[in-house]
Amino acid sequence: MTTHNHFLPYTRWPKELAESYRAKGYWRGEPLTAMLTRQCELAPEAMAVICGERSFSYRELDAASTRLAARLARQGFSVGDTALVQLPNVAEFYLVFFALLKVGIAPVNALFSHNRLELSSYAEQIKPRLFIGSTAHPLFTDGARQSELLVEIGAELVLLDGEAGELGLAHWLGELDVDGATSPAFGPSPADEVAFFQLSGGSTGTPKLIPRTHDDYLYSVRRSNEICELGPHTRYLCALPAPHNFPLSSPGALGVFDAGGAVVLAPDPGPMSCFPLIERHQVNLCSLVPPAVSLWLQAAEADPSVRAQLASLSLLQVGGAKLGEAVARKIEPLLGCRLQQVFGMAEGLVNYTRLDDSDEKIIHTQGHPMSPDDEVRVLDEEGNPVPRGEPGALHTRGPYTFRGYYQSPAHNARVFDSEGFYCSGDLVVQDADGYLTVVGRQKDQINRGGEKIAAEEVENQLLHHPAITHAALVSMPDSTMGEKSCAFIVATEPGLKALALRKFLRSRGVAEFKLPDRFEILDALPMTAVGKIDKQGLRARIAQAIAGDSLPVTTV
Ligand code: AMP
Ligand code: DBH
Repeated sequence: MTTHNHFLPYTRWPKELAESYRAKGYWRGEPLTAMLTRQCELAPEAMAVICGERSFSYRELDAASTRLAARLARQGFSVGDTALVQLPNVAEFYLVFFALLKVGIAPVNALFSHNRLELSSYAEQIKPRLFIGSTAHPLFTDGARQSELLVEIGAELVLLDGEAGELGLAHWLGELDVDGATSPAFGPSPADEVAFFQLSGGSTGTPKLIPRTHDDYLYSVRRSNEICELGPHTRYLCALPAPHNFPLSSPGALGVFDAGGAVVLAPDPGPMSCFPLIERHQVNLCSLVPPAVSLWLQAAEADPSVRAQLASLSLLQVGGAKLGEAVARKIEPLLGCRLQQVFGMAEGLVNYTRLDDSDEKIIHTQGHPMSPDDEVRVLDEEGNPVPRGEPGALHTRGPYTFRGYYQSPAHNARVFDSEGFYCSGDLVVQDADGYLTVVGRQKDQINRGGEKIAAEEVENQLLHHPAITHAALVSMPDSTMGEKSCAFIVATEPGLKALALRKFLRSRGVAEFKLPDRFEILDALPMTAVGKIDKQGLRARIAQAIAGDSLPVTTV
């Protein structure tokens, strides 16, 4: 174990609660890497990760991550350091993740869809000593080592997957050279310290980071495994972006590793990528967001013979955004597997419908909290509990729900109450059995088929345009994505075009999924009585326009 004690700051759980979580066996003082050590004892040659034509046994996963860890330790990295990582769905994502955990380096695992703006914001918040990226990303193709972005990120070591040579990631994961250099002793951070940072969907100008400890995250994974009944038989298709909380921990890839099963990586959630992988590797579990489910259903409807390709699939988990009832009903008959609804958040709380629940509950609700110690309150605008069956704001605390965003005291003061309950910004109805149904949202966010967009972040970028004086981003209904984004803007110049506006945002480093799907020009933004932008009015206006009603809109 390392002797450093420069632990990363984070908001801890109160002592009494932490002790009770330990006493109940939720927090076991084990690092996330313990799952690898254990599988290496139980079944080292069992397959852990399948990525294209490559596969990694538990022994290989453990050994490669140890080699990278040892090299990083040799380089002077240790507990309390941070890293910024951006990799696509490749085996290296897990190799790197475990390697960093083994040295006590806490990573932010950015999504591959993230762009310059997100990466620089994360870097600014954690000041990473290490950056690991991929030459498959347009930002880091050949020659990017001199890029302004890397200067801005400011890491002293930059490793790129796909690059040859000494600074290529492959070299750092490869066999150790026989140069006699030994690594200093290294070990993970203590289980009640920050293991890594999870990403929040966000509702403010800057994307917020969620400190997750080994103890709390591992508990959420183990409890998920119990509910979803994972075991060495599990063959999980990771089709959503690997760093996302859902495919990482609910139970996701970490659940699979803890259970001794195998993770099969898909490059994207489309049926063309996934169906052949399911058949070839006899996948029995997969998690998807609702728009991907619709694509799968379309493919199965168009060609009933694809059902045969899905024969091994027994459970499809759906979450990240509200699953429509009509879509939910088609899953079992058309895809031949059971449905499980998952309503979770990177901040913590995860709800599951249970495998033995009635069809009624599975189709109509988003399940109930996974832990007996998840505390949920559904409150009205004055903060009083609403009766069961009535909609209200979801507040929660528990053994794996965080206590504060990283270094964001002002925002934390707004989203946590005096008892440490986190206000998720979701509007839910809780039924008599405690099952939750998501019915709306308070937070200023667009949920574009599971991809979250903080309105303020995009509005701030729009306001950098020389001809835009006011901007408001709101959701609009969309049959496939559930929601898309619409930007209402006030401009000093006529003739702005959507294409040019998107190009402008792209040039500022905004991720593709955050680019507004539609732009509307107004003479002025409508205001509420208290002088705030009337977003509800704007949402109604665009919904009506889409429905073919007559409210005037000026689409560009
Ligand atoms: P994030 O902050 O990116 O982790 O996103 C979490 C949010 O996604 C939740 O607070 C909900 O708003 C939304 N969400 C996740 N799962 C579901 C679901 N099954 N149904 C409806 N909304 C969901
Ligand atoms: O949307 C989410 O963030 C989410 C959905 C399902 C999540 O974090 C999870 C399960 O763990």
